[in-house]
Amino acid sequence: MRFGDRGYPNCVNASVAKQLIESHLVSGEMKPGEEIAIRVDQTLTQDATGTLVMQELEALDLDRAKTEVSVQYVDHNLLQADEKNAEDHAFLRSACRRYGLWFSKAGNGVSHPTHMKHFGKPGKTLIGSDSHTCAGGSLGMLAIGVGGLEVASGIAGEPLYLRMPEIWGMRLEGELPPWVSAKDVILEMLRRHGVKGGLQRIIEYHGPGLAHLTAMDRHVIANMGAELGATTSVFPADDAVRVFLREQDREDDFTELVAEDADYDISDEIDLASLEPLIAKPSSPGNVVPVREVAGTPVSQVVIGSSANPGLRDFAMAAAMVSGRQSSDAVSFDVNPSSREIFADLTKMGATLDLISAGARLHQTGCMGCIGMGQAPASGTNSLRTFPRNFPGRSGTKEDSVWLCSPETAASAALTGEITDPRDLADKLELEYPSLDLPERATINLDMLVAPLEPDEAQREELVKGPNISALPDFPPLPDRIEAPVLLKLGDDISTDEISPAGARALPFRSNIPKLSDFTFTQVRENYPQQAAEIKDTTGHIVVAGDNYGQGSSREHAAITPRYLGLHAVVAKSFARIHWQNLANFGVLALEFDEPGDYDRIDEGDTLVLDRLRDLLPGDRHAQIHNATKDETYELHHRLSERQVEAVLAGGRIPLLARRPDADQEKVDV
Ligand code: MIC
Repeated sequence: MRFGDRGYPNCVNASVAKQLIESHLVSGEMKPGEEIAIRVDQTLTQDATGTLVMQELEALDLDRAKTEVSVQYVDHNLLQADEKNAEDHAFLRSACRRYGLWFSKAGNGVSHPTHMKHFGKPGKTLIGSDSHTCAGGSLGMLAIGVGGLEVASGIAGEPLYLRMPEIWGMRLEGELPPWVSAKDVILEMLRRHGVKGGLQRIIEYHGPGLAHLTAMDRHVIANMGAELGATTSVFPADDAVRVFLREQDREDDFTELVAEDADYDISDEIDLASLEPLIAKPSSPGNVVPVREVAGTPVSQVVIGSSANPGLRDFAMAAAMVSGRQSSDAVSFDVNPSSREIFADLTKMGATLDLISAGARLHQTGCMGCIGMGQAPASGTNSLRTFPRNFPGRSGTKEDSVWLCSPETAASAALTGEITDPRDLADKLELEYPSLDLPERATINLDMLVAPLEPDEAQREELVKGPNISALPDFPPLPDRIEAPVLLKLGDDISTDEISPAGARALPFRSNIPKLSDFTFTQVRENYPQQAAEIKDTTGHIVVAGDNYGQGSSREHAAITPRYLGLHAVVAKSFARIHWQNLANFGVLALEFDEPGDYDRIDEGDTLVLDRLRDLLPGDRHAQIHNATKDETYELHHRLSERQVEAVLAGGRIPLLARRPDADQEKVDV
């Protein structure tokens, strides 16, 4: 049955994305650019962002989750070099028990594929405090990565507010040739459109080529839609989704959700048969070239895993390619199984033995090196990874050189010690493209997925907070006048990894804002935290940036820690969606140049003045900024809704949410 048959009149012949939005629309009009609000069915959080979400639930004084399903995963901060990560895990477990959330224990699996296996349902909405939540689009869900505060609000029963995106129909024709796989499809999208190509868009895949892509292949493609800046990616819920749910013993959760002759705001096409192995060069997922163009480049590390290539097929493919062979002695060949169940299936198939016999280093299930939690490569050497992103320094090594590719390309390099097109390796070794014999029924083991407590019991639970878990900072309202220096002038595409770094040193402080702030911007300016702290209580400061400021991860820490160090405003050519929302949530003014050329007129150290902010903001989308050093004035605008303006003026949304008139009511009606 389609949604149009269920009484949503505008859903007939609409794209899958519009059917999903209309069936969850709470307010607003589905016109591109307008603010809409949608009902939230499911949420996911992971440990690196989830500690803050749980602290936010506490600040909201939530009694119990109001969503259909909310799951907290522990998959990022897995190394336990000291007590901090383990204490965060204990805090998260206690918060799940207190607020009625599912808890996926450390080592159970990476959130996105695990959620897809156990909770994903066609036709539902899912928001997650992780930019790769969009992977859920593979099952015909509307799955959107957002900041932690949006997730906390969603858990508390609030709708998600977002600007209605354009729907970008991507027709897939043909079938992928041997040695080319789903990762090459999304790399082709990045090759064509770059890291800004999906901004303010939902990418909807359709067409005959879908018949040759499994639900897990679609996960690979949907996951890295985040790298294009897209709001999300959506696939129909068709037979491939039914097959996937049957493999997981959940066929009853299947609902068909398809679009026929849908109208798209933008239309485009990929002929799958024409694709070749591709690779993203350091240090942006948008730097994509054919593998043959860079063949022969020496490689010191190969890593297979992460939510970008999490399927059994991805590991089994690498295992089949290295079976009976040895990895190059120049290479550290690392494998991070994406879930315990996939690891079990891999083992039952004999593939684990193939991998370790070929010299693979098997790590625990989880994200691991993807966020720099271990697996840091040697400086200046090339690391090939099947991961989703390779922003500078994200691996934990400051001068890193990380490349992104498919499991086929990664396994080829593991064998040869240099970047190698898998088709050329196949010719040399007379290798057939492996035809994998995957089980019809996946291993299902729910023992490490702990169900929510009953309400009575939950109410008696206390939060378990180790000494590293700080209180959420209290930010004062926005001043009426800001006269502050430009402490940093940055270029285009600054990622949140450059604002609040990943890596095993910083991540244990994700639940401790004062400590984490010491790492802010250190990737671009070692002494930014000291410089900012010196003027925090006098003038505060401003950051000026180019296009797509804050691309990448959803970590709200990238808004909170600079705010903690006195950041009042960011003036940029443009912003990435999630970070822009996070800035508003934590009381930082995000302003855009009317004339991008004015960016060139400002220098680091200039004093900028923003006046009468309290009058200026509501309803008035224009602003001016005076450069007191150069005696020049620039025209700017903001795109904040009334709701966001209120939040920015108040010093962020937390004080507002805690004051909700219905906050007490919500406590009793659980
Ligand atoms: C990422 O891939 O960058 C992460 C790690 O999953 C982040 C979350 C985080 O910063 O913890 C994301 O994409 O949101």
